[in-house]
Amino acid sequence: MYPKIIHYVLNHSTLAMITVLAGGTGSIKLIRGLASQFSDITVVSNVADNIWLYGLYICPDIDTVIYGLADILDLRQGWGIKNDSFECLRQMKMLGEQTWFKIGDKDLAMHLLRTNMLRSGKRLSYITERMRDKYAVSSRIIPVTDDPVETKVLTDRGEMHIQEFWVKHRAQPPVVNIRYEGAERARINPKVSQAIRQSKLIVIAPANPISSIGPILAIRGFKKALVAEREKIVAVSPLIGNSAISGPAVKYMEAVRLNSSPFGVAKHYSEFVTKFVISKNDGDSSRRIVRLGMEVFETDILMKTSDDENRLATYLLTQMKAA
Ligand code: FO1
Repeated sequence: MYPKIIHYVLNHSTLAMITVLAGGTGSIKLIRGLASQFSDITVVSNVADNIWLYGLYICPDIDTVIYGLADILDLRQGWGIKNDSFECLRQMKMLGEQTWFKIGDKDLAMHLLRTNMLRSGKRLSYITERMRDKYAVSSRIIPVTDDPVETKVLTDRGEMHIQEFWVKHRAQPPVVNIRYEGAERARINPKVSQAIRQSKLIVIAPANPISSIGPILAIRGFKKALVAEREKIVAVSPLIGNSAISGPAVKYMEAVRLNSSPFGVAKHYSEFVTKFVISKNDGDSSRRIVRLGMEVFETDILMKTSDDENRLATYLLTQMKAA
């Protein structure tokens, strides 16, 4: 792996630092592709999926990125640690606890350590830095804020935390609205602001625009910071045609009355994105996106294998340097 990184540091020397705005399962593939070819990466992580459960603070998006870059992610599920066991969860169930959110025994170590550190007064960004160090991950991973932000989904059964909606209720209840509790009060992590200013390239991962990127954009001052750097921002579509590559993006987009298509995502980002990557199968929407003032790039954006991840990452690195 290291010779490859050195190779790209030399060949992509004009790209000093790449910042990726990311969620979890939809983002890690591109992050892994970029990190295998480029050494100087900062991942800005969504925190609004975080949840207090079983007395523990669980940060799914941060953990997916750490496990993905440490090469221990359960790739089949897209979250958790591969070959994990669930003995603790089984025991909790036996003791009458609700166990709809599945914490593996190895994964549990992360939540225990993080919760202990939080209880001793450490900030989430400090803890994330310690944990990525323990897992020997070289890319920086910064929670967008150290303040609490939670995505709340309003359904016909009432309002619930996004994990309750997605995992406990299996995304079944019709969605009426989505809001980001705490986003208005939350302060952007200063290191995130610095990364946005100093990066040569900012990539918006092919993540859910409402539940992964939405809470990041909702933090006071974040959009303004992006608008100032719009010339260096590229987004990769999380949709091919009218379908999400993974997860409930379409359901959430419809709930907030956003056109669920690559064009809809492009329009949603048009204030601060100048380059938009779509599937080569969506060439017919290219002209409409260009009319939003964006440069459009068409390629194969589906990432099923690590070769796909590397191919899309290489495409981005070469195209954006040339653009
Ligand atoms: N997703 C599920 O569908 N079911 C689960 O039981 C579950 C547990 C879980 C535990 C730790 C973790 O880091 C993620 C977990 N996820 C689970 C994934 C998570 O709900 C979402 O996919 C992310 O929040 C979306 O980015």
